[in-house]
Amino acid sequence: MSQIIEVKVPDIGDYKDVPVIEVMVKPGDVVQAEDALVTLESDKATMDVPAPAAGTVKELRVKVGDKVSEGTLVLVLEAGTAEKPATPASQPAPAQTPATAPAAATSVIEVKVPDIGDYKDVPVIEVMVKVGDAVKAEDPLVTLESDKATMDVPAPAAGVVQALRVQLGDKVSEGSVILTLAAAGTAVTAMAAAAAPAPSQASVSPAPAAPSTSPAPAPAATAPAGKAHASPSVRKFARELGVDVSKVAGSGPKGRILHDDVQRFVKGVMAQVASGTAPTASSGTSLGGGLDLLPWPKVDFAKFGEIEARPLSRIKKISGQNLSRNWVMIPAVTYHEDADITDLEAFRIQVNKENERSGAKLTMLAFLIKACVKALQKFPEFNASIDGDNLVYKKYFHIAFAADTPNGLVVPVVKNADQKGVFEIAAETGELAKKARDGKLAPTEMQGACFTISSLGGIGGTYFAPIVNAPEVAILGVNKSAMKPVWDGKEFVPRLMLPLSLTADHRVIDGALATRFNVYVAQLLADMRRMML
Ligand code: CAO
Repeated sequence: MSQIIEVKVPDIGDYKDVPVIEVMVKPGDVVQAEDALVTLESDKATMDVPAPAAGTVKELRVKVGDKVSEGTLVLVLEAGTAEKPATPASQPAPAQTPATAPAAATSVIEVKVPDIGDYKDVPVIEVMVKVGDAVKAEDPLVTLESDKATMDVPAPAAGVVQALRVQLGDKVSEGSVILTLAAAGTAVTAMAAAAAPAPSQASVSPAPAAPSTSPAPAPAATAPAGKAHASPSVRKFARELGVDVSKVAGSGPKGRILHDDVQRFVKGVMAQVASGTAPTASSGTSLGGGLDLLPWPKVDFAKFGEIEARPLSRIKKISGQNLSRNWVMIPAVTYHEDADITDLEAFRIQVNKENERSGAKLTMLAFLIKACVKALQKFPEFNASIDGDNLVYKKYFHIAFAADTPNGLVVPVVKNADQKGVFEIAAETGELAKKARDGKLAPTEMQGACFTISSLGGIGGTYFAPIVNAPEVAILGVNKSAMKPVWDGKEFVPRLMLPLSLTADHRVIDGALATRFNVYVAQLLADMRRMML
């Protein structure tokens, strides 16, 4: 027995001419009672118009952007034609499971921790499923947290969790069995085809070798497609957080999105942002660091003149994500100082002349590295990293330096710079910079830095604001030295001045400390005898 129902906008208080911001159904869709049909948004609230009964949508009478008031006809519903999904109540059907999914042969899969780089004994910090849960391909099963990144192990296929083999706090490595999954053969194919890329095994997609400090594997993204069923309050919550609710996996009945699902989604995005491996914005930018909150402006540039599109290099894509994360997440301030390097440069030139035959050459960068090590020893907060509620002080002194290469910026690291002399450091930075330009740096040569120097001195510039390379807390930018008139108390004298730009994470380093550090580095460069004090 079917009955035609005209679904109208119910009593929505004093609101009139409220815009329709989302239409969740189309003619032919089968809906259950209380399913959200359209969403309206006033200046004060977001509200769903729910289905008054189960049935099939016959005609839509509104579209996105239409303005409606109480009594406006939203759609025509043929009630009584909807069939209850044949899923037991204890196992809600995943949102993407087609009602007509053919009965499938099942196979049991042991889901194991995939290749997670060099990490071993990584703790399980979250278990998102329990025995009996139905999962879709790519659904996160457990979350692992190394000292560098948080990563999800996703379901390799759609299926039902049969047995859990790990619990919170367990330490796992590549190959550890996480759970067994009864995968539905036919459904696997259908689901895997819908997910891109479809993994054949459980996989934490490893991030390509990062140029700076993010060698961590990429966490799996949780971004299912399909209709989003969520209550107005959940939609409002998602909207307040800037989350596109259609990207959130619903864990409620019939795949309904719950408050917790939105929270889990945000957590996932934050983890991706923190590890620098967030997916690129759907709207086309890969420099957005995965902060997919605002759509990237989409412009048809060809309309305005001739263009040529070239793919971003791998290095640019990865460093772009790291830079975006660091720019957004670190409350950083840049402090400037001039160092009088007149005597140091004269000394450098003289020593280089003396060593012309041997070919050993001192660079300004080598002196800068030595001066920074000394300053890090004097101000240990600069040699620290934030780790949750702790500040981790490092007792070693590994200094990174930005190297410009044809493919983009890479950041090799001089390890134990406190134990090396300036000749050794100059030779090592030369070798590392060459390797960087040739694309031959090993990942280990870009890891473990405590502090970074970005020297543009060979190019020019006066001052700039470098971006802190997380999890470091400060970076020193250097530009080209220039002769400047300096007042010595009696007269102006020409001095070679080196512009320093120190950016520091204000959560760890306040302005007074940053300025003391800068002044100290400048004093060391002005008179290297101070290095011995
Ligand atoms: N002031 C004046 N001259 C300087 C100088 C300074 N601060 N720093 C270097 N120079 C001079 C050098 O003395 C050298 O001249 P000589 O050959 O006569 O001695 C010349 O400039 C070239 O130096 P260089 O930059 O090639 O070598 P370096 O050891 O100083 O630096 C490296 C090496 C790898 C840091 C550099 O090549 C590089 O890639 N710099 C770019 C870093 C960068 O892109 N930073 C921005 C990151 S944020 O986007």
